[in-house]
Amino acid sequence: MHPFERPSRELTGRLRAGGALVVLTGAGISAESDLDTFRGAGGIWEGRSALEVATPEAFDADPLAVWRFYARRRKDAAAAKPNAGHLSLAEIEAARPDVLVVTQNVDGLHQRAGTKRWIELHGSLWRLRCVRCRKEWSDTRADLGTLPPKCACGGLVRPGVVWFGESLPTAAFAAAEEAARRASVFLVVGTSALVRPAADLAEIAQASGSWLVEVNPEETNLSAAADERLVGPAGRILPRLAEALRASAGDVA
Ligand code: BJW
Ligand code: ZN
Repeated sequence: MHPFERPSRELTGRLRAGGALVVLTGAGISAESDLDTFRGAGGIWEGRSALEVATPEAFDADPLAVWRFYARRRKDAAAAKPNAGHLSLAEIEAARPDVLVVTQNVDGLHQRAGTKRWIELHGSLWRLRCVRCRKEWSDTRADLGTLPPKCACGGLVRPGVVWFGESLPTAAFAAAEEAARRASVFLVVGTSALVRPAADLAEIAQASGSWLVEVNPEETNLSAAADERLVGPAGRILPRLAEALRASAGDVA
């Protein structure tokens, strides 16, 4: 399988025939919005790996340090704008039925780009949860004031995201798995595909007959198994996919 930059006939043909499209996204799709990836050069926070800070152990040991990291992420995400990658997915969804974005990202940029059908597998920066009374709520303020935030009950508040060793939201994962089984095309964009069970969705989809396409400038864990690789930044590749579908929609009309 040779890597290209343009979508194949198989890919556009399946979508043109009305097949369901499921898109699994990771931090790479937000890289062109200037948000750091985890495993890239920017994934360092105060000298530690972001992956080590984003853990229940780190939060138990030093909630304030972990909150400083998330306060910064909230500020960056609030200042960021959806890029051509996010916008192209929203455009594709607007033009055809049966598109679902399943994201590992917590930044909310798909929603801001106009994507209507989405699943957040790893929670959201904009959700907060009390560790004592378990109450959960939304808070989209860029600045949360004094850190760490406290609940009305006096309990410590944590970010509503999924850390290593924690379960993914059950209903959300079940819906993503069901969609993966039904997908005619399963597009994996900007993820190293190292984190499970999110990465397993690609294998589940392919085993159920999906055409597995990877969009990434680098090789990943998934590249060898992919049916097609579109090699380049999402902000360049996804507009080409949207354009190819626009062109094929014109053919049908
Ligand atoms: C571009 C680009 C451009 C750059 N365009 N692309 C051993 C074996 C198997 C499993 C396990 C194991 N040990 C532990 C586990 C389970 C663990 C796991 O998967 N570990 C592996 C790492 C080994 N998983 C879990 O713990 C999960 N829960 C779970 O399994 O529950 C059941 C359970 C319960 C109890 C005990 C055990 C199991 C939970 C995983 C939660 C992950 N959480 C994080 C933090 C979220 C909050 C936050 O954002 O702060 O999620 S970690 C981090 O990784 C984040 C991301 O969503 C996730 C994935 O990262 P992503 O998106 O792939 O980013 P990168 O940086 O890795 O990759 C970026 C990619 O973009 C690269 O490929 C670039 O090339 C590319 N790129 N520019 C396109 N312009
Ligand atoms: Zn509380």
